[in-house]
Amino acid sequence: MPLSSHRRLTVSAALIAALAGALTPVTTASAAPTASAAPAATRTPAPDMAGVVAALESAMANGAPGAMARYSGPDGTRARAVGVRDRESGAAMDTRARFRIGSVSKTFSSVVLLQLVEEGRLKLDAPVNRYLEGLLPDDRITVRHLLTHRSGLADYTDAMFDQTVPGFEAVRNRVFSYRELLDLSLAEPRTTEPGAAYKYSNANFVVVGMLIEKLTGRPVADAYQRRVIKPLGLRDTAYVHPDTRIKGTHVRGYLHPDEAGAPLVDSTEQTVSWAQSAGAVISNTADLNTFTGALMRGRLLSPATLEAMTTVTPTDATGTRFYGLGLRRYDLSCGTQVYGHTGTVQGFYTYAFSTRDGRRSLSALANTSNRGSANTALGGTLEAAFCGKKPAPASTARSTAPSGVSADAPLPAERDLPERH
Ligand code: REX
Repeated sequence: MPLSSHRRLTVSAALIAALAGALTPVTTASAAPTASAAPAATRTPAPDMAGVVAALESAMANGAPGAMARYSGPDGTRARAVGVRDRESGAAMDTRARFRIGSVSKTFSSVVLLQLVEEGRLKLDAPVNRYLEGLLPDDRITVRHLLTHRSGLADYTDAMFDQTVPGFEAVRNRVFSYRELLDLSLAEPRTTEPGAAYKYSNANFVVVGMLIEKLTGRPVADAYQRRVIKPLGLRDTAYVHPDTRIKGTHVRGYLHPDEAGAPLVDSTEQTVSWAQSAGAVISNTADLNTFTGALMRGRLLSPATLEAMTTVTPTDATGTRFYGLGLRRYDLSCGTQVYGHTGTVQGFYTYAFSTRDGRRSLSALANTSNRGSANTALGGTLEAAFCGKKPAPASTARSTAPSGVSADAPLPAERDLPERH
């Protein structure tokens, strides 16, 4: 990548972070692109698979009927499962089974859009309205603002799912057009000035889907298929909309109602039309590891584009959570940085992350949702897989955990984390 554009990225990332008003000494240092690009070259601890299982069991203790994780690294693949994938039949969780990956779909959408950028079909810093004339009420909203959740477009799902089960049942079989979803967002006030702050919104990736369809002249499903699924040979991955079923061996999803003690709702079948290019991909743990690993190894994007994608700013004040272009970065207690995404659709919590060199990947699934503690527990698989066995208590004082972050206490999962806006 030419130095000048690298500099531009560095400056713009710092500028955006400064505009977000979220700078602390810790986050400034961590947000630097050089930090994001540098793989932890030396120590690669063996995955602590007993720790992975303990995290899966903790997800179950917190209300998930089942959970599973798959680790892929230079020394091979290890998969673990606990509990059931189907409460009615009692079928055990199966590490090959398919499930709804929710917002991990955003990384698929981002890859497709960034490939179109590489082909000169659109520019990251151009206004969205250049390509979709008159679509957005503010010409200052750029393509990059969508991919970084800095457009200020309100997240229509907050109101939609304010009441969890009634909200879900109202849309379970509905088919929305992109325009209808965007209108739900535009009916609400914008949350920030364009570019001013990170504010997670599904509306951003609805517009990304609209851009993909406008520029390719084809449904987004074709773009995922041609540009990601086929080249990587992801045989258990598909964009499914509006069909409500999950084909083949799959996990059934169970949604927790808001009311304590109310029975779980089987939420497996749904159109996911409320999410589409923000969340309607189905996959399994093997394909997700192939996807995040291949992405990080540069099989889908050029080095310069990958550098832009992994250039991050903080999403909160923890100093450990960041967002790039349709991609999260989590900084783990051992200092290892992992890139990927989390996902939540009714009945399914997903994590899919890889190290920056793409050599180690972990994906995990719990078949429940609306139960933050289960999601947080599932996130413990990342620490166990990428950081290995925790040192004995006597040596934890020398832990490399970022200041203020305990290596033992898992951070709350994304949806439950108070993000700084
Ligand atoms: C919608 C509500 C969650 C789910 C959502 N999902 O925005 C997107 C996603 C596609 O995956 N985002 C996550 C429901 C956060 C991510 O990026 O990791 N919650 C549930 C409620 C709450 O209904 N009242 O938990 O199933």
